[in-house]
Amino acid sequence: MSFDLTSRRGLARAITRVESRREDHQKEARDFLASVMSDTGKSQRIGITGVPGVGKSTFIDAFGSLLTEMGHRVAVLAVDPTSQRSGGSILGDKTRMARLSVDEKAFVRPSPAGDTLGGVARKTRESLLFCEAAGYDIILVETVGVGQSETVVAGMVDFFLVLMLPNAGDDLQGIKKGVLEVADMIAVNKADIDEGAAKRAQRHYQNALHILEPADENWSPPVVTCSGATGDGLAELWETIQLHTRKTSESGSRDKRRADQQISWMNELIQDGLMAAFRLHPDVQARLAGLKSAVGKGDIPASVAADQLLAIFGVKSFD
Ligand SMILES: Nc1nc2c(ncn2[C@@H]2O[C@H](COP(=O)(O)OP(=O)(O)OP(=O)(O)O)[C@@H](O)[C@H]2O)c(=O)[nH]1
Ligand SMILES: [Mg+2]
Repeated sequence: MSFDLTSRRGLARAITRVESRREDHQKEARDFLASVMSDTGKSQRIGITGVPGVGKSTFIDAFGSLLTEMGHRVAVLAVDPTSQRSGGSILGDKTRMARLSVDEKAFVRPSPAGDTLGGVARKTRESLLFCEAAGYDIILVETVGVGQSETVVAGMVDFFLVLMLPNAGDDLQGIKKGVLEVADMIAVNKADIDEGAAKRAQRHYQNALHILEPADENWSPPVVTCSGATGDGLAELWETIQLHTRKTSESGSRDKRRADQQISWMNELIQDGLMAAFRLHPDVQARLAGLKSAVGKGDIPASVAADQLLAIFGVKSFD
């Protein structure tokens, strides 16, 4: 099975295979992915997060259009474990990305329907590689930041952008600390509403970031202001991302980040595969419920039950 990635339709069909719940479809998608791997890895992968209503869709429409005007080809993917394919939010997104969704040089794909975050993330990672193989040189991955989704998206991109609201600067407690730790840049969005408030928020976040140890010693995450609605600040924001690309390429940390991401992904897939095989093992299934209940009641130590189940699965205990 192969797909014509030179057309948006072919790319969309390949991604539909990735997103399918059927195992034979997923296998087809993986085999095809393996055959195009040499065409992947050449894009800039940018993650974008922010609370609902911060203006992500509006920002991506304006920012993506700026990039396609410069001659880039832009793909937009999303990680939203709560999304339902038939839900209204996707229709809403298409209208909020009015320019980009009809742009010949752009490809906009809503989040795969939510089951687990891990499942959605796997599909988005594979889709990202297909977009690269199809020649998109900038991939924007949006996430709404439910649960651990920011960390997951930060773990699949070269640059992670956090959008903030101008009025939220007074209340740093409201911000998940984890998101600041993975941010490569903070942009205070909607600066057009109140420039003074946006500048105050900017200082606030600059102070907050000063306290944190930067994840990359060659990069201190800057805090900028912008407006997706007016387009103000977007060209400068792009300049800053390019500066990050140059610096991290020269220092080698970009390649290292990607290598680490691929290895963690592999480990995650191995863990998922092992857990699935364990749960499906007929002898494990026969004993699991009984042992769980005995452990719950305190009749058997957890360690003994785990050893028994692992032995049934074929894993020898170490003593
Ligand atoms: N004044 C102003 N309004 C904006 C800006 N960006 C977005 N908005 C408005 O804010 C609202 C939310 O914008 P969206 O782009 O849908 O925000 P979002 O982050 O994608 O929201 P979710 O998809 O619900 O997570 C809309 O009414 C936009 O018109 C901006 O830069 N300035
Ligand atoms: Mg949106």
